[in-house]
Amino acid sequence: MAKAPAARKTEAPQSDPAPNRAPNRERPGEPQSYRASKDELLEFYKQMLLIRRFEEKAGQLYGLGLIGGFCHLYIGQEAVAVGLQSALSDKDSVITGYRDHGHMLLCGIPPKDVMAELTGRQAGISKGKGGSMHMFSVEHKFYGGHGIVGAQVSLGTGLGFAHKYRQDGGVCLAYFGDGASNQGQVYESFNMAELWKLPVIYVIENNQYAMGTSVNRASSEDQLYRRGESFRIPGIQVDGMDVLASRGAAEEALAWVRAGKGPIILEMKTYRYRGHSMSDPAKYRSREEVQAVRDKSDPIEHCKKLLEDQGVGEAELKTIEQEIRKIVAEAADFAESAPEPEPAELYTDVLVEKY
Ligand SMILES: Cc1ncc(C[n+]2csc(CCOP(=O)(O)OP(=O)(O)O)c2C)c(N)n1
Repeated sequence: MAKAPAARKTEAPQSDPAPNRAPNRERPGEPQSYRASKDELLEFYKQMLLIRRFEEKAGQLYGLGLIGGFCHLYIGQEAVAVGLQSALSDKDSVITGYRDHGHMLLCGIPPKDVMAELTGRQAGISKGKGGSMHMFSVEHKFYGGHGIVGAQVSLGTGLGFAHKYRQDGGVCLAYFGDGASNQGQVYESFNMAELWKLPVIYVIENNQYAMGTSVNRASSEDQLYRRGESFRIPGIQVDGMDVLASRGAAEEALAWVRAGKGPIILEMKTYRYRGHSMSDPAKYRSREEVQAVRDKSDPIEHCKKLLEDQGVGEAELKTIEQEIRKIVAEAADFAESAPEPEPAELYTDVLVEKY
């Protein structure tokens, strides 16, 4: 008969007499809320309002059948991209998923070019052949617009590699969602990015939901800023509903990456007001929940209050609103009246050669 294994002697764990709670490696500093001048704050307000009104108009055009296919709106999340991208230089690159209209506007792509892409016109930024999810402009250092969840993280890591290889001093801002943060390729990318100290800022736009699953239901570690820990990538959690907090975090992240310390993660806590895409029954959350966020944390209302505190009056705010509405209306008119691509365009921009 086989002998029962002898009970293993266990030693009592030694308690550390003086636990050292200091981090075992360098960490970025705690970001400070950005001290914006009045002009900067006005600019942030205008940019957020432009994105909001643009997206509302896109929603209307979709309802009228002028936009086909998928369309994901950025309403509620404006402070993230505005705060972060306001800190970029023209050497830096941006890549994101399919919820991309706002990021593009902030890269300097004219609203009418983005809207015309949504309506599938030749004058669109991707010649009307990409639509909402597949816009691209190398000229504006905007590298898409990607429909495969998480794919932009690997591509963004490649952009970081290119910045380093070319020594052009640029940094890649690679955005992805809380849902995407559970994709495998994200972690392969993290490993390489840290190993090679690539200049990438990974921005997790945690808007609390993937298509319809809340982050807490889908993620064993729902504090997403910690997701880089096992790769030695530091992370910072940021109030993504506050444009000044976003900008402050961008300053800290850019200082870290530009100093050659490798990638960094910013988890931006935010919220999307509208459905995941245009056909979302939204059974996974209540109207009251959405309304409560709108009432308490709206990024544009928050910025408006800061402006009022700085003495910006109602008349000036009204003028800004009118200016923005005009830009958006012109973009929509253009997008409705511009010609569609010629049928021959079906055969252009398609890879047919061997490579
Ligand atoms: C690889 C892959 N899996 C699944 C999908 C379907 N899908 C499209 S969007 C989405 C949710 C992603 O959520 P998140 O990353 O949080 O981004 P958000 O939509 O909230 O901006 C899913 C699962 C897809 N497009 N690609």
